[in-house]
Amino acid sequence: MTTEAIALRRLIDSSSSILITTHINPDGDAAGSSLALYHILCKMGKNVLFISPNEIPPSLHFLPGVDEYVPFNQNPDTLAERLQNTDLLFCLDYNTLSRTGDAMAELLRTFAGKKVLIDHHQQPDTDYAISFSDTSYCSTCELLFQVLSEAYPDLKWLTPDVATCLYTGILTDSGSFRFNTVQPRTHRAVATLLEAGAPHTAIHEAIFDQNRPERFRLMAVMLSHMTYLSHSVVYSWITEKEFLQSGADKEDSEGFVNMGLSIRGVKVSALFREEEGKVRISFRSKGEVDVNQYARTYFNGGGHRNAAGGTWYGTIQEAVKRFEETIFEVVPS
Ligand SMILES: [Mn+2]
Repeated sequence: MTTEAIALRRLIDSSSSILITTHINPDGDAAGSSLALYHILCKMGKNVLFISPNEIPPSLHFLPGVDEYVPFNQNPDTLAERLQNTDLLFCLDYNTLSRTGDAMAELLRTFAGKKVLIDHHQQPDTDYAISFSDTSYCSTCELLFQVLSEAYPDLKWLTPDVATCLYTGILTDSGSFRFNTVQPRTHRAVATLLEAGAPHTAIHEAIFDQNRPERFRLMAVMLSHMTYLSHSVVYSWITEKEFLQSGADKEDSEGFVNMGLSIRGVKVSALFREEEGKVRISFRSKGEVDVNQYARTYFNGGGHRNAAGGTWYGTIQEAVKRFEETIFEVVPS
């Protein structure tokens, strides 16, 4: 067992009131890791609460325990009260408190107790009692599985519910086991999760076979705008008006940016979405092309090497122009 895992076990043993938090707009990895830990700590008899900055999306409502979390945006007072008597704060799947949103981050910054980070994003904050931060993991769920396996090697905590939550995060954050962050150990972890009762076929169906017709209406718009900057760079955009007309919601556009990347020869795909006077941009890349650094440099964003996001404070046309002028600095034309 690593010293950090021993330290974590001691910290959990000596804590009775534990709070779990994750990033805003929780995805499969954020919700999966938080709910998995929630189940485990509940079973240990801890007084545990999971507060998410906002709602877990309907596509993840199959996750066991999803009815028991508190969305901060609907109940801001719960967090303020809870922080008064929290022994231990878990920060899962985010690298800096601002990823919980302005209001929630402000409250979390007032917490003077012990914090534990479990995360796989770059450049994490450093003020944690224990920090499990490793960008070589495809998902926080896989890292959490590794940490727990070291801290509690008997695996008695690995119930079917926990296995379902962890499998979901690994599946979604690894692009169905295809990203280069997937390693042999990922599949070993998944094998253990299947042995523990993760219903993988049902999880795949629950995640991938839930499209609404509005998604395809919006997809048609996105495809009609698809533009090739070169044989290796493609982008598209969706205006706020088009978005509203399609009847789609935010979730419906998930994965659109990956479609560009599935075109033969394409190394970078970008999607520009107009949203409340700003432009949200998603970047995806293949191989060595680093869109994390690119998004940081030009679009007030960041993320991972092959998957990053950013924000442009202006019009879509300006954002696209900026993209056209700069993208060939990171991708060979
Ligand atoms: Mn993640």
